[in-house]
Amino acid sequence: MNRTFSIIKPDATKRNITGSINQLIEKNDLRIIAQKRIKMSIEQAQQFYSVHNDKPFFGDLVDYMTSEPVIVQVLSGEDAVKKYRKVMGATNPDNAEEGTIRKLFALNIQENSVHGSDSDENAKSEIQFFFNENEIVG
Ligand code: IDP
Ligand code: MG
Repeated sequence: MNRTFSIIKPDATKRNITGSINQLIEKNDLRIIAQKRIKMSIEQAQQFYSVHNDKPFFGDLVDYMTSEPVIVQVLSGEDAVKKYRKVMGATNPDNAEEGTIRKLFALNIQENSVHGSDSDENAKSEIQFFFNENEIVG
């Protein structure tokens, strides 16, 4: 068992579909072992997405991520990072496989409903960015 970090993004909290997304997560044998609803600050969003700070979409991404509440989550499961990336689907919903969260729910390449870590190392640091270990109950 290992962990990954997930965010249910503003487009999804705004449309009140967090339960539908959690249902897909759980159906795919990932366990939600920590979860909280927060409003990200601009500073948090800039730091969280700092790897993209040279991209043309960075400013829009920060505005979007701070526009509405988000749900930050820790997921646990076998091969959790890889599994959740598969359950999420491709960044651009036009390219996402049938049945994935992004194919089912994403509005466009930016408002794509969920974030998931892309490596075990990033999962660890992203979890630490939002959670204390005593908030995670596996
Ligand atoms: P990922 O979320 O699938 O890992 P990344 O390339 O890490 O995708 O991009 C982070 C987030 O930035 C995406 O989920 C999406 O919200 C936004 N994003 C990525 N590429 C674009 C783009 O070309 N235009 C607008 N927003 C983008
Ligand atoms: Mg990414």
